[in-house]
Amino acid sequence: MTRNHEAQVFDAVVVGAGFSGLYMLHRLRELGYSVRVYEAGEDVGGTWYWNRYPGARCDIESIYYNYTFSEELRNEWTWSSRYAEQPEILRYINFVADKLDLRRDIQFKTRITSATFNEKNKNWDIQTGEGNTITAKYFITALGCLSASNMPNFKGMDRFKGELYHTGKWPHEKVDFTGKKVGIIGTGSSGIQAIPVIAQEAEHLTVFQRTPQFSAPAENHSYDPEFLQKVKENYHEIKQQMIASMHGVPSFPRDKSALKDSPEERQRVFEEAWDKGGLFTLMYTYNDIGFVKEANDTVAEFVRSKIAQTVENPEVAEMLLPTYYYGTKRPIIDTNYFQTYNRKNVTLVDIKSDPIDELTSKGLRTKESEYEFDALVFATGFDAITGPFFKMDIRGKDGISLKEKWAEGADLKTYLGIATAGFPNMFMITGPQSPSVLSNMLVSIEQHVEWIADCIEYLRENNLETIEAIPEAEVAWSQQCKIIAEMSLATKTDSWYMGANIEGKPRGFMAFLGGVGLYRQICDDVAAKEYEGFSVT
Ligand code: N01
Repeated sequence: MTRNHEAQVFDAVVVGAGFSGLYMLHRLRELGYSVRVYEAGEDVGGTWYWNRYPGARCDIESIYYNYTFSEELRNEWTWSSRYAEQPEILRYINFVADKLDLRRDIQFKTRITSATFNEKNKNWDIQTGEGNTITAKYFITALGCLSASNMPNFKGMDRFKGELYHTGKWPHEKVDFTGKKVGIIGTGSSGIQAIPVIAQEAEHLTVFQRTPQFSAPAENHSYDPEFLQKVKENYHEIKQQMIASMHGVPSFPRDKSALKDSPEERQRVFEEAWDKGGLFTLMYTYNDIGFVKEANDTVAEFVRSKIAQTVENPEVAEMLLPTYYYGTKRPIIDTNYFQTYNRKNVTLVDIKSDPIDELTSKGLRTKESEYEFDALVFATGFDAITGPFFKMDIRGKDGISLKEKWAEGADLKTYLGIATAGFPNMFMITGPQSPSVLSNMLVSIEQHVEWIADCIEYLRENNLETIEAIPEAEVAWSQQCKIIAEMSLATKTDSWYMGANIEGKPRGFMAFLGGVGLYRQICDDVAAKEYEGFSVT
């Protein structure tokens, strides 16, 4: 294919300049392909470019939440603390973009609005918001799983005259809440990170909670240089553990049922995990917490008891007690979240019993009360996983629309979460039905990018023009994803994993729950069998 930027013809177009798009660009460029990345934002960073809300930080430990493909990058970067804050992660991404000279192949402030497979020349015709058309052999989505913000559609949304924010689209300049009355809607990971920080600044903070959440202490702390040195020296072994693991971090669930320990011993085990902090620490105390109701009840009860002990007002504590299965929504780790409800300037409103009716010019009205605010923060999450795809009109063979294929009641179907039948030469990095959001995203991203680059190389070496998932293979994969998910408790909870947070979205577990280690083996096996399950021409 011609390498001609003026004519806008590329071997590959990548949508998104977050962690996945940047590595895809680097990897393909190193192999000699012409690549153009299109990014709606003004700079690199993806999630970490948009989510600048107070308290935003990663819930995967910094030393594991970075690229591992380059020893040079690893050795030149030093993380400050166990859970890096958003500005530090964004600095890291910028450091990588500079070091690998990535920006010259990225067009910023450009949204891709449509991509259509051209059956005559087997290329993708890709359109930007400005109306420019680009042609590429490969269309690669690096959209992020949590990049389409979910803004509830309350009555009177445009009436509120105060400041209005969504955590996922936070302004670049500091938002100063000093002396202000602030309302926040939503108590997921974003809300739980933002609430303690906003409460320290605002005159008063009112939290509107629909579903109480399990959250455990992050136990964040600065890194000790000696520890970091050891990590650098042993990174090869650490990486091997990460890529063979369940969630992309170098630890594993203990091989014991929660029901095999005495209540006293379980309490000791949970206390130890609680003190240690971390995203998967409580989940990993026993091997059946995610699968057996009675085992799950033991940890859920433990966390509820911690909440009740922490929150001084018993009525408020009661409102904060979660009732779903522990870990069936993304686990949350926090710094002083439950303690924040002991502050005099924080009020909790249960909007399940007293729902929000409408926004007013001065605030909002629930069924029973009216509230006035200077600022209103929506921490209401995302149209996860499939949502970002639906912001574009993607059409494959015979004009088939991806949105129609996935969104209108039909079961979600992909092959390995990388490809979908009817859409030749389209690859999805951390797409639906891959481990993606259940894992350390960096491990999943690197594995997908490398697999896709190898696949493209295979096509070039064998003079092949197209690769496309076979319908039977994607039906089998989707079925397998469903069966594994249904073995767990994850499908018994309304969560964004299930599409339950978006009105009208078809319900179904949208990720592969078998773990990143097993998933990698399956993908490698498919490649070793000359892309079994794909048709190549
Ligand atoms: O979004 P969420 P998030 N009216 O969907 C509520 C990742 N992340 O941005 O639970 C009233 O979890 C909703 O209520 P309910 C992480 O993977 C990671 O917080 O649906 N309330 C819920 O309380 C995470 O899981 C980090 O009943 C409404 C909240 O808003 C994912 O992103 C940090 C509502 C939304 O919670 C999403 O987290 C932040 C409505 N109409 C995020 N609609 C890290 O630490 C929604 N809600 C890396």
